[in-house]
Amino acid sequence: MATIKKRKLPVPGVPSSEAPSYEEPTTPAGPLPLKDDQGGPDTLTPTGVSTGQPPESVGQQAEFLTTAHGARLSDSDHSLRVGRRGPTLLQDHHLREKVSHFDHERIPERVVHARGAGAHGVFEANGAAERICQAGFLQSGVQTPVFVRFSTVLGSRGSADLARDTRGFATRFYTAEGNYDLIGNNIPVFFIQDGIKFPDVIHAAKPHPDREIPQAQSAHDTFWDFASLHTEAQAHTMWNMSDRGIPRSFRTMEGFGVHTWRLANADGKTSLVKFHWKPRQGVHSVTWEEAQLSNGSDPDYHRRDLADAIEGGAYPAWDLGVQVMPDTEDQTFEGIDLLDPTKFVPEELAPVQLIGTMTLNANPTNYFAETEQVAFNVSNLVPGIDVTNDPLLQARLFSYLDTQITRLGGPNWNQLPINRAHAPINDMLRDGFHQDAVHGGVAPYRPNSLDGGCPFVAGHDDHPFIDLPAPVEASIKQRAHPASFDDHFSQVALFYRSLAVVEQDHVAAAYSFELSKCYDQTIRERQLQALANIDADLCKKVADGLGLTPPAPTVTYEDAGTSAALTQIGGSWPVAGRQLGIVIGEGVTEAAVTTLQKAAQAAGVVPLVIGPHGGKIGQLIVNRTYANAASIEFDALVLVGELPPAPDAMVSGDTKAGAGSSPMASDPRVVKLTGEAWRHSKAIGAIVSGESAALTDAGITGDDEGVVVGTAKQVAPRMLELLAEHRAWGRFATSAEV
Ligand code: HDE
Repeated sequence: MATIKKRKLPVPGVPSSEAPSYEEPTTPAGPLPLKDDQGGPDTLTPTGVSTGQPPESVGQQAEFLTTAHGARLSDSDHSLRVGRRGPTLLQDHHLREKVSHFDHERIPERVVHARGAGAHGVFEANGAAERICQAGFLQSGVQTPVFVRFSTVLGSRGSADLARDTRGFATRFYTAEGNYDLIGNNIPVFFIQDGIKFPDVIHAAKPHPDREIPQAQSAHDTFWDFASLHTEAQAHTMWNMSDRGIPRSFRTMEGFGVHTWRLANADGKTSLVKFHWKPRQGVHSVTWEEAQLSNGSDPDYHRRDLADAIEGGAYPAWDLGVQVMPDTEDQTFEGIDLLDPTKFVPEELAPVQLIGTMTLNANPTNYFAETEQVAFNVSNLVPGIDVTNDPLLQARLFSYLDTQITRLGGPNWNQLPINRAHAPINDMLRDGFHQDAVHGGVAPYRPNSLDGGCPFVAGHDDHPFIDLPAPVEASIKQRAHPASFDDHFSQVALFYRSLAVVEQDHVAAAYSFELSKCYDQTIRERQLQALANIDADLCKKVADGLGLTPPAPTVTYEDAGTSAALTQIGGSWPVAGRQLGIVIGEGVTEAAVTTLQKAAQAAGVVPLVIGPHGGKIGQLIVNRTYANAASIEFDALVLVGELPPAPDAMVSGDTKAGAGSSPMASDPRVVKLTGEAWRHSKAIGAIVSGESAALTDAGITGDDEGVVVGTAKQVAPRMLELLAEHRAWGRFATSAEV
């Protein structure tokens, strides 16, 4: 990947590396350099040899417009016609090429995980995995380039980021021993125990086939029909209904490999492991109202957040960890069947041991070439990492390779630049659509003597991939699952009971919302039965919300306890990349704003000035206006001075503010912004001497939790402390207090 020059920008989001001229440029010049935050796939040949060329070498070249075969063109605005009024001539090769290529610009979107965002980075191993795994990239100090793609599961490519959904967390390690893909989710358990049911769960969760609604949501009948009938889905569904289903950012998500994997060390000794990504930014979510607001006002919320953070130099980082379990004959640990992907191993039973750190430090140069064309494959394994018999994983081993053939138009998708391995390739795979390699020789078969016997199979000392010799029990062929897969509830209850009360309330509200969106009463009742089997209190809250009577449980099982690692509340986290809204009016005291800006920037926080109009107020550049600012953009808000209605405010009927007819001392849009920040328990500051009218108009007092009133020097440091706690948690009223 290209070397990254770190650049400090006041506000990320700059569209190109040089500022545009007002007039259309007419002096021929080559393409602009890439932006400083951008990287691309390493420039390698299709067979894995580094070309040593910069990323620009695979982009557009030279200063003149050309055809696809390189002939320079003098006109691309007029089709070739008879006279000035036509008809247009079939011989217009440029028209045909331009329109025909455009006609074929789209490729099929992923059948799941269609909406995603990617970034480049580097993984550095700390050596702690050496004793359990021989993979070269896990040896102490080895640095490996990575490409990560985060995604939602259900929505189509253009859907909104803040759907209540599982998030994909797929990482490609370009190791010297070939590509290793760790394709996980932000939730450690899955909907189904057997991959043969994947089409069922996805058909149920995707929009109804008749009207093709709702988009990117599980709040509909077919989803809950499946989940309530198929109770093994309750584990994953519970995580989705919790705050984990609406992350604050891709940067604040955990990642999980979900399945159990088998590792082997240099002596061939094997262990069973679960992979975890632990975000250094902390695990944080948005509130449901923020999610809904953001889907309207900024559907690209997560995508923008990731790109902006990287552009602004707040590089997100995750520690990779493993829970290590002995490779026993029954592949069960502390009573948990490790081959059942609807179960996780609580961290109290097997601590997560950190084995390295990944830092994302470059945005893609081109979304299509990189984020869209990256083709992850569960079969991309390296020596020392192998699969287990988890029946979900086994089906994935078929699916990922298979799906790329349709999506990427043939069998040579491994040769696309973003998919090229950083290791020499000699695969004897030949021809096919879009063959990029130019293979010499006459003998793509083994054994041969005509090509000198090449390629040769690797001996033990050549460090080949090893299919780890795992015993297979003598058995009979059947379509059935083990009895240990029958428990669908104990761990779901464990998860729910491990949450703080405020988080449990969010879970209950999410179920009530989703089920209230179902048309059929039967489906609600059936899901309530599943909740009764999980937790009576939760079931009652949801039943109350739906106006139904909570049923009695129909199953009994051993209490699985709780796990402290599951709540998101508590602690203090790095604030780099967070956004601070600074609301100003005409005649603002500029020094106060500058103090806030400097304090924010020193902590890596992006300060965004929100003014009554665009342009400048005094010397201050306005980044957002009262009219276009949305509360979801800001992790914290500071109101500076008095903020009277701006000339364009419609005080008596502003639809954005929903203001009534009584005149307010403050602009209604500022009051709305502040009220939302309040409801979302975000830190709010006011720089005033005396009382802040905007706070008062929003129904807030200076003594409330997470509210700071004072001078800029007093407010600035306190805002950063509050930001680090993510929210003023005590502001949420909980059911425990009612
Ligand atoms: Fe996937 N999954 N999956 N999945 N999955 C795909 O592959 C599939 C599963 C996951 O950013 C597809 O290239 C089956 C579990 C992620 O490009 C497809 C089964 C987990 C991504 C596919 C599963 C995942 C995918 C669609 C059940 C978490 C996005 C496009 C056996 C451990 C990768 C593609 C990206 C993508 C099939 C279950 C995660 C169709 C059949 C469990 C993060 O091949």
